[in-house]
Amino acid sequence: MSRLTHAGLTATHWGNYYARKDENGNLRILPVDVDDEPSAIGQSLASIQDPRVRVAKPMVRLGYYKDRSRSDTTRRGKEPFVEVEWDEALAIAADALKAAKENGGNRGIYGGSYGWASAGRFHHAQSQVHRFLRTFGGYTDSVDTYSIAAAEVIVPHVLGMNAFVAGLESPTTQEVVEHCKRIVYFGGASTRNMQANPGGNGFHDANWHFDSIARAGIDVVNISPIRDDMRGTLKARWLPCRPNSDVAIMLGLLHTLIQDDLYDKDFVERYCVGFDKLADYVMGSLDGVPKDAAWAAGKSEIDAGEIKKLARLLSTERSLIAVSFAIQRAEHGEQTYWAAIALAAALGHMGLPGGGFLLGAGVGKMNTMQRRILPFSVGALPQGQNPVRDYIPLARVTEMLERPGGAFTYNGHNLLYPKIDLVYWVGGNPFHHHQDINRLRKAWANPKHVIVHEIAWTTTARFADIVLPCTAALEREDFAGGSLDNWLTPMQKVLEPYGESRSDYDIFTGIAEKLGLREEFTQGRSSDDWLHLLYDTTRTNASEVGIELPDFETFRDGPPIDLRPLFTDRELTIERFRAHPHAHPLATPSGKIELFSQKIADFGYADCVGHPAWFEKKEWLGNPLSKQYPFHLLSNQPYTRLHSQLDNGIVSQNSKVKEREPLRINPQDALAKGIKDGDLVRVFNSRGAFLAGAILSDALRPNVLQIATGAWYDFLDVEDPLSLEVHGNPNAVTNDIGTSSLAQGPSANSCLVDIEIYDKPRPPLNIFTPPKIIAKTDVDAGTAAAA
Ligand SMILES: Nc1nc2c(c(=O)[nH]1)N[C@H]1C(S)=C(S)[C@@H](COP(=O)(O)OP(=O)(O)OC[C@H]3O[C@@H](n4cnc5c(=O)[nH]c(N)nc54)[C@H](O)[C@@H]3O)O[C@H]1N2
Ligand SMILES: Nc1nc2c(c(=O)[nH]1)N[C@H]1C(S)=C(S)[C@@H](COP(=O)(O)OP(=O)(O)OC[C@H]3O[C@@H](n4cnc5c(=O)[nH]c(N)nc54)[C@H](O)[C@@H]3O)O[C@H]1N2
Ligand SMILES: [Mo]
Repeated sequence: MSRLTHAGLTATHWGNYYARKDENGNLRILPVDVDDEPSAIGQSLASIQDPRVRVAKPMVRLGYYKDRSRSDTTRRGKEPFVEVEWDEALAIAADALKAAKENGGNRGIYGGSYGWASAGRFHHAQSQVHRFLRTFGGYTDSVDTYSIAAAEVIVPHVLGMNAFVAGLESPTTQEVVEHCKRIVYFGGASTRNMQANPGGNGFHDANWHFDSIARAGIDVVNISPIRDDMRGTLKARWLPCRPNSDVAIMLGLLHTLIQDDLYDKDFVERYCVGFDKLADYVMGSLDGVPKDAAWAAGKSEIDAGEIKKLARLLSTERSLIAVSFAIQRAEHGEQTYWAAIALAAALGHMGLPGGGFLLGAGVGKMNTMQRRILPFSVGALPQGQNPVRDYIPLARVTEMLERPGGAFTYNGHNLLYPKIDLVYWVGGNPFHHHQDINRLRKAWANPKHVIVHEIAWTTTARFADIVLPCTAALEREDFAGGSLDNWLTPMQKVLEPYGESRSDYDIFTGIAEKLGLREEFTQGRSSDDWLHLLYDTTRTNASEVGIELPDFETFRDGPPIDLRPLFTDRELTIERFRAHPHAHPLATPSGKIELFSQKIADFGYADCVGHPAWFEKKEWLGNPLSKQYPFHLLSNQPYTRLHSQLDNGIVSQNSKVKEREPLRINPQDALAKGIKDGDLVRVFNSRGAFLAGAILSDALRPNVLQIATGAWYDFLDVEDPLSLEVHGNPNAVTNDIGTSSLAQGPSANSCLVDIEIYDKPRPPLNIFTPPKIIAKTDVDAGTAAAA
């Protein structure tokens, strides 16, 4: 039965919307009325079937079509595509998988496939690709996220819990309002980023949270190179630090607390291990360098008097130390979270109402839901076990492709990179998200096969051998129930699939059929069967904790369900630990907060020792490279999109300057460089260069540039290995290095550049025009079009 309604409810990572076609056939998007602060990003959904960007049919790169495993892989991204029928495309993909397996075994298939894809429990792209590849015998996987890889590795050592779980250990807004006197934000708390939440976002209320804090008269300090990632009503005092100097400031604050005897001795003794070792380091008895306020001022360019004053203020009344994800997406990012926890421990307010730490400030719903965590799990597609043991920390992907067999470290393990023969990417866009794309592009030529499922002609799709067109969420039925969302939302099919696109599930079913694995992959179920199963599982899980949900038929045609009133607040782990440290120890080796970790010390890493420490950075304003490249580039999340998704849509397009991604620069710097508001500028370093549209803003401290990620990567000349990127993607210049030997996380925010006016003729954008596509008949006939 077709359930096409032409008007229906959908869920996205940035909110719930109604979508319907108007009399002219245009898609109209309306946020659900329960959403107090709906995100404008939804309006871009009107462009979901934009024919300029959608992939209409299966496509195979010309050289690959002719030569398969023997094709010239350096031609990826440069050759036309051959349009083929589904049956042939599925057979070519199945052959590629078989060839890779025969050549180097399943570990030669890279299926990490990181990316946000779309909301929806069943059509969740990563679950689909992982389930499929496990059915096929496994793949090399990736661990951690671009979001907080460094924190994901360090936080379990320090607090004995997952970093995301630790992010939910912060006090609620209500408790802050009642008990907290002062909040220090490192990296602000951007309401911009609170638009998005993985898996769904039933409604938004970030402004309400911050306005409540503002009304309570709480003193707010924002330590950040950028002033305005902070709600104005908070009237935050801005301390414009150098990027990447946070650890120095935190150590400087600790120094004053120790020197002036202001820290909570009882807390660090009862609840922590290693404060003495950390104190020795801070006071300089280990290396002869006291990390005092003057030292911190030298690193951060925040006045020493300010640092001392802040330390004293923090110690007198209930306080909260908040950190954004962004500050750990940088070289030695592990230290930022470790030092922040150490600072909060020294202040002694952890586990008391309204005090302690807040990890992930201004990210999705991380810090507005803490005590309302769904007490049951929402049904998910079973992925099975991966028979292959190999994995990489996800941001080492280029290095893996560059150095097959090469050694690397990760969290105490000494590992080897597998030799990758086939890359399979579904639901992510590495040619926007990964650092140093010129380097990725070179390494990307090493595997023999690249298969991508995509909705749109992203740069990643253009750099594939086989592109299998996938439906968008509005073109299929599903339901959303995001972690931290606490809503269940039916997702209705509003549009027919674009062109010949199919869901990831149908694509994998087709390939599995060719491989003789159909039954194993599908278990005999249709999409609709799975949908029922996932919902019924959710319903059973809910009923086990006393929450009754409607049956699927009622749910799928109804409004979103707000689950929050159906369950109660929970106690936080950190509160229980504070109240009963022996009965409820933390899951660390000592059972306490580890300000010194013997385990990490024993790893013997030079760039991550046994306690939080300051390490000099390769790229920041505090070293000689800044003479050559005097600007620190911060690449944050976009206000107008989710990463690269819907860059062609109206909300993103309206923000562009001369068709390019806007880049902010301090007016003083702009004056020195002769740059005016709205000018086209070129940002460059030794790794590459990109064009952007300048916006002058005094919300940035001098020598800092800021541009959002996600503009679709557009090469001026794809044959040039260092080609100018013409659209404003910062990963043309960012540095692809691990945070340290410990976590090997991405370090996008450690990047020095220079900037100049671009006064050459404005190059056209090519990325919103499909690549050259040729008919099969032309290839078979060997006509000029295929040459
Ligand atoms: N310089 C710099 N780089 C960064 C960051 C930064 O701050 N600075 N941030 C990093 C962070 S935190 C993140 S999370 C990443 C985000 O990186 P990604 O998650 O890769 O970014 P998205 O744009 O969300 O990519 C999702 C892709 O999936 C496709 N898609 C959507 N739905 C489906 C589906 O159902 N099936 C299939 N097959 N495809 C689908 C979309 O068209 C899109 O191309 O970027 C990282 N990169
Ligand atoms: N609208 C929208 N919302 C999103 C997303 C999106 O794409 N669009 N993406 C989501 C995802 S995947 C993630 S991971 C989160 C990301 O959340 P974050 O990583 O926290 O966000 P960013 O926007 O990169 O940066 C937040 C702030 O940190 C500051 N900052 C950067 N470097 C430093 C530093 O060295 N020191 C200090 N003190 N401050 C610094 C930046 O200037 C910025 O003001 O956002 C989520 N929310
Ligand atoms: Mo992220």
